Amino acid sequence: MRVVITGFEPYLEYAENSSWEVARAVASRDNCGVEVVAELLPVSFTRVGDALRGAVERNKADYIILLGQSGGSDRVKLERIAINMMDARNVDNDGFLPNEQPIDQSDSAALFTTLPVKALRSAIEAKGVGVKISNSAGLYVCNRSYFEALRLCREQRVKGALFVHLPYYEGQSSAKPGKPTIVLEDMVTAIQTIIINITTDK
Ligand code: PCA
Repeated sequence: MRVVITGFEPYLEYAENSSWEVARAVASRDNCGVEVVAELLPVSFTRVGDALRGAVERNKADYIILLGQSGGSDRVKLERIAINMMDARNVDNDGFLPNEQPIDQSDSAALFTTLPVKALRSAIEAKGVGVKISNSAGLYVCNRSYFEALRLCREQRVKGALFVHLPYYEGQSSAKPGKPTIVLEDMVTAIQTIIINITTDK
């Protein structure tokens, strides 16, 4: 079994991105025999789709776990849905600012993960890590990448994909003051729990 775990590069005022710190930490651990490869994605609406496809092909991935930073959140969020729209208040790393435009006019309005988010939530809760299910990954680059991942599932290039939004980690110097943080190790535990669950169920 091979899992590609993606994290995002720095963007806006965030010199570190918790998603990449967690992705590379998980890939460096023993994950019960599952091969886990971390891949860095660009914070770019136009480039992220091809970057993800390339990472999946290069690694012959069975599953994709995508991580993104959701600054201000106090827990791990399992995203259920990707929406066919791009909109932003802030430019991406290419200086692009989409205004309510579809990712692909000819595709569905939304795509849903086929992975069991409720069972995964329970498994993470059982490890004592704060977690919830979210029904919107926003309309920024994270949502754009998730839409591509769920298309890869539909094309049966991978068996499943899940996007997980993460808070700032404790000690992250670019975290906004006064916002919640959680220890990096708890996020690593949550992601390892997802990996073990999805690869042993099937
Ligand atoms: N979070 C942003 C994009 C990159 C990241 O880590 C988002 O939630 O869309």
